[in-house]
Amino acid sequence: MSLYQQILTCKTKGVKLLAILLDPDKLVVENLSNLILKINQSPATHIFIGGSSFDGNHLDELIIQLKAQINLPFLLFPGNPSQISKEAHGILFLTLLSGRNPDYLIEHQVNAVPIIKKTNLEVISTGYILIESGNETAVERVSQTKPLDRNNHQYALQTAQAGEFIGNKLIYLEAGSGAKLSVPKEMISLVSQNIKVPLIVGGGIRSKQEIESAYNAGADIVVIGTAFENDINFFNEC
Ligand code: 1GP
Repeated sequence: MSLYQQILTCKTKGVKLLAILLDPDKLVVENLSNLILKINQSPATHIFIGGSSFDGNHLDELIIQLKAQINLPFLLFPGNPSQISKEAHGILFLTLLSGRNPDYLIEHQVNAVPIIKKTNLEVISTGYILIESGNETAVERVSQTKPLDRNNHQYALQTAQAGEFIGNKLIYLEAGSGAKLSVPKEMISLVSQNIKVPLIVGGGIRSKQEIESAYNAGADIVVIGTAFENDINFFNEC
């Protein structure tokens, strides 16, 4: 079964998924064994790997090392085509639907094709929607795009539905890594109730309660990056 089919099956059964986002720029190679132990003790179901400014250096070696000891699907979450590794299992093929920068709407995607064609990566078309979060996040800075108004839930829904019409297989509501405010629950709820594809929610989620409340609002996959980076014991209580 493909990774995407597995996600769809979980959605159908109401099984919620949890992705740990690893930014290779922030990993301390000497501490990998502890990190791996903590990931294996956590409720994570997926590993997302990527970052806004990582240059892709040693990505293959890093994934090989992690994959050997972590039995979870590794999905690339690339900020640009240099972050593509044949060693992952799949790639979130992102389109920054909230922005109007052609580089992140189509240019990077076109440039990524010859690299992806040399791999066996499962490509999962993902509509990526950046939502205002009370601070400027790296995605906003690097993509030079403005996030959507966090109070305009209807426009976020319209954007997600446009992604679905274009053919996106996943919709990702993103407050941005290290966001001060996570995606509003009312927005998650409106979007999840009005799209058919699975919904990923991430950015600024820092507690077990917030994970639960994103699930309750309708998120199918919640992404945790900073909270785990800052406290390797974050999942101990989950
Ligand atoms: C960022 O949604 C992810 O792309 C995770 O965000 O680092 O704030 O958890 P955090």
